[in-house]
Amino acid sequence: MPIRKIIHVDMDCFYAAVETKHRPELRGKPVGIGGPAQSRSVLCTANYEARKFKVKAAMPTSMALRLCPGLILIPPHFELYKEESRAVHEIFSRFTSKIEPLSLDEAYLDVTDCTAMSGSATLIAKEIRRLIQQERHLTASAGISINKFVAKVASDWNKPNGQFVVKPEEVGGFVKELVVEKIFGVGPVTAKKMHSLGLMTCADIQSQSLLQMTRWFGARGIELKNLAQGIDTRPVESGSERKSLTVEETFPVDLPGLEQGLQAIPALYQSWAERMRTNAGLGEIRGFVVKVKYFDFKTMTHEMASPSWPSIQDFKKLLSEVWTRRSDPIRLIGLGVRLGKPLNSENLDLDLDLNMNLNLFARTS
Ligand code: TTP
Ligand code: MG
Repeated sequence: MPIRKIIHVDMDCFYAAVETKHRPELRGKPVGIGGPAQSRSVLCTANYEARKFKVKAAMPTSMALRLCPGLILIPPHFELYKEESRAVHEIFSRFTSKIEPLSLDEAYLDVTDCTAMSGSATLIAKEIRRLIQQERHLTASAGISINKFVAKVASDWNKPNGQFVVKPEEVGGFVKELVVEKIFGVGPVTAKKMHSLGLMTCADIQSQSLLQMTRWFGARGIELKNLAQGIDTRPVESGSERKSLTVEETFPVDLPGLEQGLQAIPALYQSWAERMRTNAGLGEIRGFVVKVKYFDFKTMTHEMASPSWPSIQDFKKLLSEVWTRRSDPIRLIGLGVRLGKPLNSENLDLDLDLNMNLNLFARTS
């Protein structure tokens, strides 16, 4: 396979930037997007002026106002964000058709075969950012490298309004320094397990044998070791045939009862919600599912058809139902969703819902 050229583009403080663009009097002032403090809502995002006060996405509005009393609070206008997202997507499409949207404000582009800007991914990213600024009066940051994982991490390096290139020969050194939380698919559950095993950075994983990694993480150990070495072969996909997205956890000691099983759900849910957000081209939700593997390795699953984003409570209910069918020590719990037809770029509502639901989750946790 030739060396790929992957760009990850991420708009800067997206919702806040769109709002300030329409209201120039807000420029230079701290702005947060979200509902009022009395409604116990949380912020969708905040601009960089507000971030100086440690105000950030998913923070309760009341806390944000305590940190930054001058914070200007604006309710979200999703139609505006969708419109900008489409326009930015159209700019991407002038360079390549291999575009994988991750959410309204983020996408991967595969520009390996692109001939614009003499085929330089660095210059293509620069040009895309210039066009976004010129045509939409918004800024974006970009990461450029040989795969999705490294490009995504790199897009945060010179944020806001900057870009960062990790050349092929620099990939190994770049990933070494990263904390394990940066690895694609590593949510709080896996990160906690890694920490307990003394794995704090990708370098720590690099120094483990493949055998050790598979002992600790099963088949997933291979993928984790690869990523920790900067190896990521996932293609940039404009649509996905993914049929489900689930996460699972094998417990160090079997859980003796339903109560302990129910207690394990929130952390799994958070990990799953993260995977939903970081996965591209997701289909529509068709239903949700819980899987239980018992001490004797026998597995039972239970699922419910539903088009909407499941809650922690939904998964708890399914687990309780599995438990009524078989009440034995639990070795593993998995949870997730069944997915249907893929979204296309004109239908980004789900991504929007994902963000909103993450906020809901943040509120209830
Ligand atoms: P992000 O790209 O994570 O954040 P951002 O664009 O606001 O800021 P950054 O400059 O760091 O990229 O998310 C994009 C949009 O998604 C964000 O503007 C609002 C929305 N969002 C939520 O609604 N809830 C959340 O918890 C997060 C993280 C984002
Ligand atoms: Mg962003």
